[in-house]
Amino acid sequence: MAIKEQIQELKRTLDVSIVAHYYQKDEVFEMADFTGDSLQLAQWAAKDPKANLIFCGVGFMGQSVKILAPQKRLLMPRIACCAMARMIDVTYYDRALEVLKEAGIEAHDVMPVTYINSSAEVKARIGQMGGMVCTSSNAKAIITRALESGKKILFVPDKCLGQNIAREMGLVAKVVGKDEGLKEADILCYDGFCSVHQLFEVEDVAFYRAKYPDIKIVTHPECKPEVCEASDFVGSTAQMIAYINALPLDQPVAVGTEYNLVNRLRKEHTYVLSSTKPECPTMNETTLGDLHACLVSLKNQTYMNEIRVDEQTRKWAKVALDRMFSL
Ligand code: CIZ
Ligand code: SF4
Repeated sequence: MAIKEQIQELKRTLDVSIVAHYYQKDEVFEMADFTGDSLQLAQWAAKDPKANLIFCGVGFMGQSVKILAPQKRLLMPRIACCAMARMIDVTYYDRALEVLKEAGIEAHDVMPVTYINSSAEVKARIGQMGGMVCTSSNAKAIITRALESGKKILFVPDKCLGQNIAREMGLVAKVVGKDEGLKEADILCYDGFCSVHQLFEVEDVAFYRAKYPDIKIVTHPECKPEVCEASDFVGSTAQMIAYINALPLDQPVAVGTEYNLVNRLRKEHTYVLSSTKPECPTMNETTLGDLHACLVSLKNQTYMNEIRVDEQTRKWAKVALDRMFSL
């Protein structure tokens, strides 16, 4: 039996659902019961009645499901860690607070907000400090709410998302440990970034505009601020998909986000906004073979790569996530 059929067969006999992130390889993506961005996947999985879940994505996304649905057995074919999420842990977070203190900004003067791309431990720390989680689709609303505290926002770990939201809202963003004048900032950005979305340059925008004068440039807010500023549309994965699907079929579009997603959009008149293939290395680690091995481990009760989050961490990380959901 071919591996895809073996996977389908195992799925039929086990009490399990498979979910896959938009950035997964096509062959893995096709095996999933549900696909989406990290928030859609976590919300769907938390409601799914199956006792077991196999999550094809990166570590922080699997952890988010475990935080929301602790009763579920959660396995990942690969525990690949998002390079951006890995740029911050609790120690680095505390170091950023020290840099702020040296600049005359005390911890109680900031309201922390973490992009969903962070570990359960970082989310928990931020939950304990009164802060909350956001995604790229609700970052503006969350920051608006967080500013009601009258405090500066400490935004981790993606500086580009922080800078892009600040620009959209007419606020001042500064990068902690890099920029001068931190006291003037509304949003203090941690110095993290996504190396995949950093690939897109204003030169790429200029190249496509010169080649196709009526092209629409569509980018994710993890891209550099100057690239987003030069775009026709900036949005989360789900927002970009909706925007592109609403365009006339002959409208050329160049998209600045992960390759697997762009490649799955409409095929005609659609371009990747860079000469280098923007593949997320960690998302692309998961193979059909890994997915198969994961199902076999569920069948044999050896439970490969089971995701666990200790109860104290889970409790506080959930507080930070629930503050986002309450909006
Ligand atoms: O929410 C998602 O799906 C994210 C954060 C995508 C990404 O770039 O990691
Ligand atoms: Fe992380 Fe970037 Fe990959 Fe998303 S595309 S999972 S932010 S490294």
